[in-house]
Amino acid sequence: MKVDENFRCGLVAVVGRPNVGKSSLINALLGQKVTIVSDKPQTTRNRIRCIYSDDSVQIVFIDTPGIHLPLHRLGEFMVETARRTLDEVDLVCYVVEATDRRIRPEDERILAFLEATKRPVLLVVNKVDRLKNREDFRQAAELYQARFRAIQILPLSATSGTNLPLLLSRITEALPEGPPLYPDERIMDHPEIFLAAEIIREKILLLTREEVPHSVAVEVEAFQTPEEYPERDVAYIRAVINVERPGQKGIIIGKGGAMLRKIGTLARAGLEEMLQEKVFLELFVKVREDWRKSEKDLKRFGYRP
Ligand SMILES: Nc1nc2c(ncn2[C@@H]2O[C@H](COP(=O)(O)OP(=O)(O)OP(=O)(O)O)[C@@H](O)[C@H]2O)c(=O)[nH]1
Ligand SMILES: [Mg+2]
Repeated sequence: MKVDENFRCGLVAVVGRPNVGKSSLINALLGQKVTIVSDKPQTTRNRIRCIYSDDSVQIVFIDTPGIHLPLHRLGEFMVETARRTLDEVDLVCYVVEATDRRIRPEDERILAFLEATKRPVLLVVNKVDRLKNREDFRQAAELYQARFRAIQILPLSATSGTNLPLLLSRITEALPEGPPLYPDERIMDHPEIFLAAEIIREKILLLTREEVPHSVAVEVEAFQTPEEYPERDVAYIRAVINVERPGQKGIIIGKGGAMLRKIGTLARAGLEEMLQEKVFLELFVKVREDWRKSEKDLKRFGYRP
């Protein structure tokens, strides 16, 4: 990578309450899937560095769990993870929704965190595609503007692509000059095996309801690609879907195994897209009672501060 002396590089935390589109925004900016998305709140559970590079800038986005009012140890870990990220970055992208007409308790928490860290904040008013009149985003913007000073306010749509290039240039302007932190082909800090487990979890979020999506933790036990294991002609992935209750196990398996087959089909397609090769996927379902409350299980699944 040629690096000129005006090259900029920095860390950008993407924060907001659950489901506002933080992960969607990062995937859209990078032009590929690095972090999972779903219509269920509390999809993202870890902080994930997602790296955008071009000739003049490297932006290290940090996707964070949605800040909410936690009900169990996993939730506390998630909120703590997001809060701590604020202290490590050059800039914060605070994502809210264009349809917001009041400040919710979750956003009150975020506003308090932002005030405490004193980092520059860029307010992203996402989902403008949902407004009949796009100018109505100003109502949401004013609501938050009354509470803190943003260095910029940008209406945006992660799914329609509105204002994505503008956001990239606004972020670039706000970052310090300096050399890149990562080689330019690098797109995330976690290994592929992490994204593989996340992709399987994403399909379960898509296909299940209520408590089930939140009660799932996926562990990849084997991840063997033909490059590393020449005896294999396709990638071999074996994963365990952990749930909290026997009833949830029944739901994940489904009638005659129908649900597990559906999950497997979608997950395999997602994994093949990620790896760009054929995948043989084996899934197992296990009950681990109340794992979301167990410090030991949280550690085991990689949810540790
Ligand atoms: N209409 C519309 N929907 C969007 C937009 N951006 C994201 N979404 C949808 O909003 C939902 C949540 O998206 P995510 O990217 O998972 O949200 P998140 O903020 O990362 O959520 P957590 O990880 O749970 O904190 C998904 O159904 C997305 O498809 C947008 O610009 N317009
Ligand atoms: Mg997310």
